[in-house]
Amino acid sequence: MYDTNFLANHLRAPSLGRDNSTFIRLHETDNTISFQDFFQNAERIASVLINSGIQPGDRVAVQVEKSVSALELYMGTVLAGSIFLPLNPAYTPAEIEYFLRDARPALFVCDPSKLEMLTIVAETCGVTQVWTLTGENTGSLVEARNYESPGFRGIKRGPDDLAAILYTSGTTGRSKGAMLTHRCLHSNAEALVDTWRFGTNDVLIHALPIFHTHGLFVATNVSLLSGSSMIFMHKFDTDGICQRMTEASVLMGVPTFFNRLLQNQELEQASKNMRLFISGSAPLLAQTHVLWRERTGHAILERYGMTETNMNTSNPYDGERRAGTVGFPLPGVEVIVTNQENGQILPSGEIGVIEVRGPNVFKGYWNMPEKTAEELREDGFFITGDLGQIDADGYVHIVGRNKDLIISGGYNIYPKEIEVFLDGLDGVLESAVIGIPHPDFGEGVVAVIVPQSGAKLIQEDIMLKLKDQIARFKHPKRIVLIDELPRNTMGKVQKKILRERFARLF
Ligand code: MCA
Ligand code: AMP
Repeated sequence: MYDTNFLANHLRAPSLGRDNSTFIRLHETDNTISFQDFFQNAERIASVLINSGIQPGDRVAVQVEKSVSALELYMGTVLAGSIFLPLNPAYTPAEIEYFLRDARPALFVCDPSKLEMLTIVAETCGVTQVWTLTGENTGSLVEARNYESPGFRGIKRGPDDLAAILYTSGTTGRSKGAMLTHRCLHSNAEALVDTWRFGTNDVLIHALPIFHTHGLFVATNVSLLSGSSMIFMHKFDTDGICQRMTEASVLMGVPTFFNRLLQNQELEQASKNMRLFISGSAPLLAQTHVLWRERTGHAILERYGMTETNMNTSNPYDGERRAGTVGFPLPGVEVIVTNQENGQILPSGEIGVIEVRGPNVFKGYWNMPEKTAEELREDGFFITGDLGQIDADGYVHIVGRNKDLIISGGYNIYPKEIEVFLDGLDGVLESAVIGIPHPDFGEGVVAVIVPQSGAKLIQEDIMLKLKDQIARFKHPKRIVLIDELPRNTMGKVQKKILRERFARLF
């Protein structure tokens, strides 16, 4: 169908001949979108992009609310031979400026409510084309799409060409664009369809955001590659999920989804016909696994992935889904645990840094050759920064992180970014941002601040200052003021001591 476009061709093939079958059912309206509707709209969008002068390899940056049109834009961008670059709608214009300046997209699509402000930002970054798209599938992009006819056959792209760049925060506070090829995305979807036994009869509840690997690639590419369908929810909603479970077979979520669903009285009844529950993006507490099994009879299948690698491991479909582990390497993926100091492979049972190699692994960081060389070895192994071990039965365990990272409700937050901002505020001597166990989000952000001598810091003022600069989900849920940060003999802040001291803040 799209013979020369590697990824689009693979994702289209399974639904050929089933053109009028439902691909997406919208939770809110019950409207349906067939495979044909979806791909024809993607073809039209590809024509819009080509008519706007997009060249193969150009970046298309997108900061929009979740909608079917946004997914069609993803597929249209791939068909146009360009590179999809999705951005969290929660990002402030100040944050967007960084991404536009770094990625230099040829075109930027945003919500019309932010058009005025973001056009100024785009112009300062040299981005001349700004289109709009709303969560209700309206906007200038959709208007232009409606003028186009379907039938676009796809620009030639091979397995090594880039399909997407997804930004992932960096320990230095500077986000890095992970370059993902057509092969990375296709090979991973293929491994997951096989491992999780996806088939045409499956119906996935899609309640995740679509600007991250989980909701965009894992959920959507797996559905397309298996020719299955999705119930598409604008945002996570426990009642809505329980209501829809009776017509669905699979739910993919972050641990917060499962913790919140456990509080719903309808869960037992609703989950009766479900085939599979998959958790990832953050550690699932063994306690959640056990409670879920008691309530629903299902063992949640936990898997492990990263923006740079897509999915690496999964608990088995058949066989024991072991709580507290992330299972076995996926087909075609190699996982090793190495000594942090010398990079030597460690024997089973010993804790070290998890490294990953396979067709799923990214090509490097956009415009950051040194960072790429630091994290991607010449032999193809990617150093994840996660600490773990592989037990005698081959199950991979993640026991911690070698990187200063907080994962809150499945979103990654790098403390450095918040610390740099806080340290720049009047009256702040220094700060340390830490993640503390949180009953809903897994980890909650806490800012520990040392005021300058004599300064009177008011927490509300600090929160207000964060508002325009940093996305809301990264804001500290608590700010505590202390006289001095604990340091080791080398002068390094001992966050472990702070985490212990404030362990029961939530
Ligand atoms: C929302 N808020 C949060 C978070 N989400 N605060 C901290 N952490 C969060 N994750 C804040 C908002 O800023 C807002 O703050 C308030 O909570 C309510 O916002 P709302 O949007 O209504 O929240 P929600 O709908 O309850 O969202 C919680 C959520 C959502 C459903 C857990 O965060 C979510 O969908 N998370 C999934 C993230 C995901 O897909 N991650 C995959 C990354 P205020 O009231 O102050 O304004 S991909 C990945 O990690 C790898 C590759 C992998 O392995 O998958
Ligand atoms: P991201 O940078 O958003 O792609 O997040 C990737 C990180 O999420 C990994 O490096 C892990 O630290 C974490 N992660 C993903 N899945 C799991 C899991 N099942 N258990 C523990 N951590 C996970």
